[in-house]
Amino acid sequence: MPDRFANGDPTNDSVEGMSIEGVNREKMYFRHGGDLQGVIDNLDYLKSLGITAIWLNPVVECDQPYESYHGYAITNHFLIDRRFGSNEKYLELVQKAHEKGIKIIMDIVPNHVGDQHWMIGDLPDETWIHQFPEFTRTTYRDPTLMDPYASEKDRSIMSDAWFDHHMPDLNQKHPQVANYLTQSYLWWVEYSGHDAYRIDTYAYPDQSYMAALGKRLQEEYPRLSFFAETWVHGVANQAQYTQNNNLREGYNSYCPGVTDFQLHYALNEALTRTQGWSEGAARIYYTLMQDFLYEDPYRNVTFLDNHDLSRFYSVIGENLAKFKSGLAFLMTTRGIPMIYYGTEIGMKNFTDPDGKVREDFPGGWQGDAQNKFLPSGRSPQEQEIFEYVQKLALYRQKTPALQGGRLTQFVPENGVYVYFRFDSQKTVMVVMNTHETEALVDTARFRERMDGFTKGREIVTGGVIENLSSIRVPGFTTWVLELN
Ligand SMILES: [Ca+2]
Ligand SMILES: [Ca+2]
Repeated sequence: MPDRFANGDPTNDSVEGMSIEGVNREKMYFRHGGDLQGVIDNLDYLKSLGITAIWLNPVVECDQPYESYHGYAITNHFLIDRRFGSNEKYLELVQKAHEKGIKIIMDIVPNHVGDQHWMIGDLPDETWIHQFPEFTRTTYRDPTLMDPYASEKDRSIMSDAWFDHHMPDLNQKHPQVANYLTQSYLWWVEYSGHDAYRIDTYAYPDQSYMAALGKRLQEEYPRLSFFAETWVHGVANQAQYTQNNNLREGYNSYCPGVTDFQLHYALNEALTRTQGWSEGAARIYYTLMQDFLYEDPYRNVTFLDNHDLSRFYSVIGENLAKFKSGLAFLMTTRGIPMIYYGTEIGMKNFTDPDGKVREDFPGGWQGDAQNKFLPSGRSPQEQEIFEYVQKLALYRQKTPALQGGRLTQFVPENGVYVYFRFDSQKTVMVVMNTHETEALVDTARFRERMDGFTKGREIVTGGVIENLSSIRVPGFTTWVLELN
């Protein structure tokens, strides 16, 4: 959320002629002044935390009179918003990030534009957008897209009605609209050399166009990554947005991965509900076992929270042990882990409303009372959380078994979920105790993955377990053990 991370250039806070001039940090939905320079200035901070890629919410122009700070109502596809910097500044960000081994992910929004976009003020053709006699909102019901029993009415309202007021819905079936969008995405890769796209509201544009876009991106830039935001409910419908899954006859999305909301729901449940047959910790198991639906589930982006969700620390009741458990799971299960800014210092709040989970990162503004970019500005607990994230992230970076290694999971018992990540070099055993009391875990049933190992080193605390036959795990705690 670049407007809320760090204000590296106060001279761009007010740009003459834009709908919103100036900043007001007292107002949740006004602009606060964060910018690309603020990200550039803190690349070393992010690198020290163990970050290897940065996903920025949209930074192209969003010259809307209300709530323009989040960037999702684009008004110019080819121009970086001047409150964030310039096209040249974006290029500089990509280059400086690359020098530090960090990738940049651009957020794109093929479904809609802001109503202040030039094309809306002077439509080339009435059919460039979906128009209704009065404002009509999408139902957000993505199952209608693949439901064999869906009505045409439900399907068309889901796809063609507007995501929100001030966000006209683009008609990607129109060849010139499709061409315009595709060219803008190709142009940015060519211009800046960034590494990946995150595709916003993926279920809402015409799905034939999304498939054509995916195919085109892969043809033009085989090394470009991209993943779809799929805020949906159900593994099967989430999986059908990914490529080569053979779930829908005659349809291939050419989309390598998705944001794994299903695993997010499962983890939340594991840490907030007692295990049942398929509930609590078992829900993680039942979610991951459905990975057979994907061509490659390792391309899914996993997360604890994001800019649209209540912050994880609040969701699990500000329980530090559970918070660490969630982080340990995120950094060791399959997929590409995404950490929302501020998680590393335990920022909290619920989405009531969503502006509350988009607060300024303390220290990003000159004169801030506290500077949490520096250890001296953090409370002891914030420092503890920062170091916990850092240890896991840096360990993951140097441990291929956690990146592309295989996963073996065991059916949870008594709230204890055990899995292994392993390759020919290393085996990492993760023991997650979701129960509030200490567990003494008999490891006999995990032998098939523990043969030849006698000791385990917990990678965060550094503690060594000398005898692996049983493992003692405190309540709500997850041990990440490298086996030796
Ligand atoms: Ca600024
Ligand atoms: Ca649409």
